[in-house]
Amino acid sequence: MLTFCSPAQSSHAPLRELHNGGWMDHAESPARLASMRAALGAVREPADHGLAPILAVHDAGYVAFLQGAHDAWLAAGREGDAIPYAFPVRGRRPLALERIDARLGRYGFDAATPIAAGTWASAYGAAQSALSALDAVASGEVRQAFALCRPPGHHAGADYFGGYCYLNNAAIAARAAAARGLGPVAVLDVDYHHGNGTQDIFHEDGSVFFVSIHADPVRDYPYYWGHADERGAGDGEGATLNLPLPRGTRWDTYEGALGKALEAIAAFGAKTLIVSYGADTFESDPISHFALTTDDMARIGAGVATLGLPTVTVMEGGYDVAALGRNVAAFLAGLEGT
Ligand code: Q9C
Ligand code: ZN
Repeated sequence: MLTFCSPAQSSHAPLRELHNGGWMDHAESPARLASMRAALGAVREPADHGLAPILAVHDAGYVAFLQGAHDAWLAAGREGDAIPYAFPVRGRRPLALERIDARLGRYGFDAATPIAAGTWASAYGAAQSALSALDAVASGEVRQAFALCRPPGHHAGADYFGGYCYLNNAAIAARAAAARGLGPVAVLDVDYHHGNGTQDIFHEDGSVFFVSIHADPVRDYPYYWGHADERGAGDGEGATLNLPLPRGTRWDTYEGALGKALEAIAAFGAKTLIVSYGADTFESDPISHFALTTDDMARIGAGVATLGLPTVTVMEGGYDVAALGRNVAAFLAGLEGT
């Protein structure tokens, strides 16, 4: 599988995250990338598409904030990673506050997503990998390509970061595909967690169909999105499909949801597919609670391949570092039919 990855994507190295009331080593570590690189072999460096395709998804003020946040943190006399801790909840006025803590809370939605020295460079590199994977498919060079994105993207919205995500790589690729006339576009999200950022970005956009199979947010992060009655709005009404599943889900349950998702994508008439792939559905993932095996990863890939669509896969989560490389390789082998 033609795979894109930028060396800049290793520079993001958040130290720790607030998890269930205590500090733990950050799950989204550079070691994840090393595990995947070791299993996948040669990668191609992405071309630089600049900021324009990022700004087609993300708010300009938010992007400027991300670029300067860690410098502002250091300028305020702080050390280590910038982490938000105070949030303007529902109904607060939009205030143009200067203090770094206020800006962190304005743009962040959790305390698990630090902004470290290398965060912007890595997030930018990951977005470029997604765009180059799209180029390779759009030009006809290949039918399928893989963007080995890190940090991941699907929890990031137009003007917010969270869930280890800063720039929404899948949404950036999907919008670029639509802009190139490759639509209708579908985004299939198979990460353990609901892709709330992607859902929000396309919520009122009927030209991109978003379908997600994920842990029921009644019990699992990100809680406030991903419930089955969220179906899009306005022009996008009906172009969002959420398929929440219970903790403990194995292939026998997962298979039915995947079938529904694929049927809906075909019925939508998608011409290009973006897959947000997370390996955190794996049975021994340290922060997740499904029970899929490495063979099941290949089954997901093979299922997606039955659509027969030009496909860009974008990497999302997956935190069992020792198993991550082989899980991703299994998914991609299933997708390629090998
Ligand atoms: N105590 C991705 O897989 N932490 N992000 C949940 C629960 C956030 C995962 C904390 C998990 C985000 C891309
Ligand atoms: Zn996840």
